Amino acid sequence: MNKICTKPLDAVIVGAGFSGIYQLYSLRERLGLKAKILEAGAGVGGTWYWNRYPGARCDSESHTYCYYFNRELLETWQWTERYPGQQEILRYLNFCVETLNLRRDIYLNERVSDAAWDDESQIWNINTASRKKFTARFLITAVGCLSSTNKPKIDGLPAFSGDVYHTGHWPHEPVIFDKKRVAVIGTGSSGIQAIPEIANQAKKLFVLQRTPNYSVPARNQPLKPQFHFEFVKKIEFWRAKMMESRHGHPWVAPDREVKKTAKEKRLEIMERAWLHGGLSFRESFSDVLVSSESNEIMSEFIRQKILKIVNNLETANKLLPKDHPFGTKRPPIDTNYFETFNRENVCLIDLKANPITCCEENGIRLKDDTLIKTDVIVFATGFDAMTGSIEKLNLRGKNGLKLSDAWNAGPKTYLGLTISGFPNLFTITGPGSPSVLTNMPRSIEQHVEWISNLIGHMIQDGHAEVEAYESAAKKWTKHVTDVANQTLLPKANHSWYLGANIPGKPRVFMPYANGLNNYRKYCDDVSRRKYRGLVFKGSN
Ligand code: NA7
Repeated sequence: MNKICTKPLDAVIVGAGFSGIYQLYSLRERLGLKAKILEAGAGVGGTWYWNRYPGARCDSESHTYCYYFNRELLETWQWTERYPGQQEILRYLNFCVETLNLRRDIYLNERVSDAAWDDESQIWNINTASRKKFTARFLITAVGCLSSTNKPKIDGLPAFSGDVYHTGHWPHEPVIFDKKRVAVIGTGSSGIQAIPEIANQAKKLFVLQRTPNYSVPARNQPLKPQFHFEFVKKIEFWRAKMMESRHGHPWVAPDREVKKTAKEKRLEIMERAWLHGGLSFRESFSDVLVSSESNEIMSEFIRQKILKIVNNLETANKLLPKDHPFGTKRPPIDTNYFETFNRENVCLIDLKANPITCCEENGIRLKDDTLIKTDVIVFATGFDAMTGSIEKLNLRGKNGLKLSDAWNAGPKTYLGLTISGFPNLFTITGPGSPSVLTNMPRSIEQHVEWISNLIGHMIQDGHAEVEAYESAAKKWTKHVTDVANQTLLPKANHSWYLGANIPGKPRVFMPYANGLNNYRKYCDDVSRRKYRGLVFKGSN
């Protein structure tokens, strides 16, 4: 018989990453609610618990990729590198859980298998894979945008006798590539980070590339202890910078257009930004994501860099990204990615010219009949982004409505945070929110605070139920599409922003591209106007 584990809770939060940890703290410490996190992993960390492939590192700078809601956390934790590595982020999140005393309310190894809204009792019934049952008034998904892995179906893969890994679901034991032949499939951010690291260890590395990608040097470096002392003195400065920006990073693109800047001058600006490294390269002009002409100038600048870095002209040409404008797919930042193709032990395979036909016992067979003999296959093939991990929760709303049916033509949300037909459900960094277009902790803090304020409002006014009006969700979803269409963002083929990397997934541009600063104002306006677009029902 199934075990009913707890008395009814005020809230169940799914996932113990950045979002879930802060949501738990916020509900427990600010509103005094009884809340628990259900986490599928054996530890906290979310995305950073699973993505532990060699070279896994954040592309936001350390002092910005952390919680800002608590001064003690900011003052105590000292980052060691310009960009935090996966292990350091995991240590940081464990430190936060300990400092905030949250561990007792986090249930690990509990994967939510399904959850259904009960119209009569106005609660969520939540089941886990280990056959435990929970009931809660509010259900909050904190499952991350990039958690449901995409592993393409390749004929014959089960017959392959070597080891198979996915970057998004990496083993916890060390993986040794020493003296091995390794094939990496995929050259998105994960592949671009893992390839130089694996090349350092493997006897032979085959990089199987479908679409060449832009990448900008990260210029990672150790941080001196002095950095932390200076940072602490300027916490409010950094906070303000991030709040005013579109991406939640501490820089705002200056008001200058690439195409209207004299050639010499714009080259000088791009060279300086390239040397500085990181995502701010994209922000060195204001029109990179809106003007095709300007974007092409910047794209060509990167192509010229690739041609200079990679010694073999044939290889360099294969690496040149031409099928999408720079920045329309999430732009990777790297450490020695293009340089890696100058190594003797690295071989680039162009899958567009010569696609994979199948796997065999000893490797991967290509269309021209070449067999890539390999001991290991690493899939760096990304995720069913933004909707995959929410849909895997098998949610059923009012009258048994399945989320997969409500979203069969693409995700429909109000503000990315609520779904019509699914009362008392909140989706942190859900589709329709700025999420993946931003520095995540900044979006997450805004979401958690908005959700907590709404729950606080319901408690104060005695509302039992809240739900988005269908019309509000429709209008918001159209607005998300309209805003994206004013940019170049929907122009990338296979982009996971569009769901286009997953066969059969509806092509809908999912993140909100109007900037976190504008989104925040919109959400504040909604709450100021007595939560316009939401309907409250029932009394407690
Ligand atoms: P991405 O960015 O989705 O990259 C996946 C890569 O895998 C990309 O190069 C794809 O090529 C390639 N891919 C996907 N399916 C296939 C098949 N069937 N055959 C060959 N190649 C394939 O995922 P990442 O994990 O690198 O990054 C995701 C985010 O994580 C990233 O943006 C950061 O935010 C962190 P394609 O371009 O589709 O032709």
